[in-house]
Amino acid sequence: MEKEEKNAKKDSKKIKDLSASYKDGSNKPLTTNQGLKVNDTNNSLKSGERGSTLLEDFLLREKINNFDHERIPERIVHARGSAAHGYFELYDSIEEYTKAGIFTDTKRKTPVFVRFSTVAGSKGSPDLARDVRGFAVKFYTEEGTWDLVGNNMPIFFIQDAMKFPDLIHSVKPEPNKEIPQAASAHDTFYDFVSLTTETLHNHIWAMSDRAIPRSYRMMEGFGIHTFRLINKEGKSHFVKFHWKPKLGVHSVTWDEAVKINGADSDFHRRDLWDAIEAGEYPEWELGLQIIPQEDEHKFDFDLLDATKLIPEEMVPVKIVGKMTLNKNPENFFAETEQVAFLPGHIVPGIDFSNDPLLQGRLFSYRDTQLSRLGSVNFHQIPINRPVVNTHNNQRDGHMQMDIPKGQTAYFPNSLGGGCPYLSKIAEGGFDSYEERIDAKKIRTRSESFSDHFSQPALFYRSLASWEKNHVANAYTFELGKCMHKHIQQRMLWLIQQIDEDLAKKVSDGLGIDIPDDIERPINQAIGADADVDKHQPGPKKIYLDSSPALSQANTKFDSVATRQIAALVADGFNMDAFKPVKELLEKEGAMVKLIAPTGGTVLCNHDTEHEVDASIMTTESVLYDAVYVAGGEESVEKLLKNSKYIKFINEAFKHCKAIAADKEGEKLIDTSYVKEYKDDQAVFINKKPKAFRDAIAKHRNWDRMEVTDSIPV
Ligand code: HDD
Repeated sequence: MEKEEKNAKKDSKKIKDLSASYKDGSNKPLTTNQGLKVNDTNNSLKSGERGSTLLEDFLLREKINNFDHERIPERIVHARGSAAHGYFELYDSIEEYTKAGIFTDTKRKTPVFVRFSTVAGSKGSPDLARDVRGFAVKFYTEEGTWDLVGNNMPIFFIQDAMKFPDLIHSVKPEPNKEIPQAASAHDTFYDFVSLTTETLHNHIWAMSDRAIPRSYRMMEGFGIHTFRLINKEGKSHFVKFHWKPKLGVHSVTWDEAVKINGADSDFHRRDLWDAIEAGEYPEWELGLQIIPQEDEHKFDFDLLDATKLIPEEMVPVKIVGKMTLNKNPENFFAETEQVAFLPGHIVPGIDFSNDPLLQGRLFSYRDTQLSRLGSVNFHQIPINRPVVNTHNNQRDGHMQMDIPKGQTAYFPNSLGGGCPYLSKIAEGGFDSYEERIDAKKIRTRSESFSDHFSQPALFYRSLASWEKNHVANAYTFELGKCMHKHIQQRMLWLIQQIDEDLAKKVSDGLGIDIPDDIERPINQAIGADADVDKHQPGPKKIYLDSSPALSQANTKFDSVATRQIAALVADGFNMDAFKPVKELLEKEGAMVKLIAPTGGTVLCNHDTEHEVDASIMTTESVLYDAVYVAGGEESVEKLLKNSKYIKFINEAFKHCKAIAADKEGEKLIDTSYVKEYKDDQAVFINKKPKAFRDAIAKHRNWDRMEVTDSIPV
């Protein structure tokens, strides 16, 4: 895409709105907050050169005072995150289902701000924690702001918002010792999970590769809850929202994740930032699963139960539009930290369902912003303000930024001409869906929510064998970190209810037998007076053998765009063979990085200097998708002197990545474990660049997993 065209796209209505708040200090004098020009910001005002500091020093006080109050409370969950601006475009109107302008007007380019996050860790925790990822989208629509606050997994851990504090307290660091950080592998989490069987579905997803994505740009997103779409006639359809990444869904291995956290704990944050700066804009298509209102009870599970997904094979995902992220924030705090997402922000044409998890969220998010951002006026912060005008009689509060005019702040009024006036529904006024309700007021859980094993089992059955191995390893690792045997046993028994083979593998790994039975009640997520038997998880059902859409083996493998390729080079490397590889990969958007023994420049065999991207001392194999060892006698001799290159190749091999070498480069390969596996499908010695390219597009050679355990790196 031409640069000019790209820049034009960044000029959305929201970016124009935000630019009114941008502050640029270049070529400007330093001033106080009051605009007073300052001529010394290095020394405080003192009584003599060596005397005490004077209280009078308002410059010192303003500077220190501001600094003392720079921090705000981090988000109670999803504290660690990164965000970007972009836009959403609709392919075709779906007015038969909804009257929402964003879904009916194909000419619109709706600005969005999207924040990705981990859930459990603090603000400074590493990106590659095994965790669910938040996927929160703020649409600045012409009818007001719509927030779709989702995750990268299509289901949630619990069914009722009442359980959220328990879930989060169990996964967060344990309260007595504040350990572990950003990790679910500890006793309190598994104590809770094993006593709350509704968690098992989301939990098995968290044990899968979905919990360690290669990039935010390579994750799916889900609205999770069943929502409603409402058309002009007021007719309702149920809907589930899906984001499908154009680059496919890809993950790293657990061994890699652990090492990435050490090598670059900002790996996902940096990846998102760099891709956007490079003009490789991340894209997702938006898909809808639409369910006619009449079909509400047609499924083997309850549509209001957020621990269930609707398999795509049962209700296809209808692709309706595309989201592109094309601009990084100007300021992390002002935008990414202060953005406030509220599931309660909806627009006409979209409405809630009675999902009890969603209903509770409608309270929590507004409430949390008050302690996090400090004022009911958080909607006036530039990143949060809608692109349409707002007028109402809400007034005052901390940090009021608007100056409401006029004598009246109440409705109805005649002194203010009846303004701001009410809109008719036909003129865009919001109207809640009129649902008939005839029920007892009751504190309970519907029996239709009590199937806790069928969908985790469906998920596991749908995975490829390498994915299944990853899941088994993850359970074994996590439970291996639990100190209490009864918790490990309770989990083993529950895993057995999901899948016998899986339980066997985990039991073998732990060295603990699966108990014949466990002490009841296993599902304690019910009240003391409830009928315990009625609320035990129901028997496992098989309504679908497998759902291919759930496996990453069936994602897209067509592109090498944005893939990071490490080229191992030293002075004298063979540019003639390297050039076509580099050109082919870069033409398709891959990023080929020269990794040399030192920083600065490196000479090729034509004595031309090339900028080094990273010295071997500052980088690690786990930060790349593939490795190319350049040929050239002199170069390879130099590489052979540093054992880190051998480790680099061994790790790439262990992590199932594509490896290529040109002529003398084979000598370096021969010092690594790859020597034994030269016939591997993703190892290329003196082969055509195209074959290397295709292997990179395939992400990993997962078949190699059979031998990777024997690679001791
Ligand atoms: Fe939540 C933040 C996603 C259930 C209470 N949640 C938060 C964020 C995401 C989600 C992506 C970060 C938003 C951002 O980037 O600022 N949460 C979910 C999903 C859920 C879910 C997909 C289930 C389907 N959440 C949930 C429940 C509750 C909360 C049931 C409380 C009853 N969530 C919060 C919160 C947070 C939050 C405490 C912390 C920071 C914030 O809201 O703004 O209110």
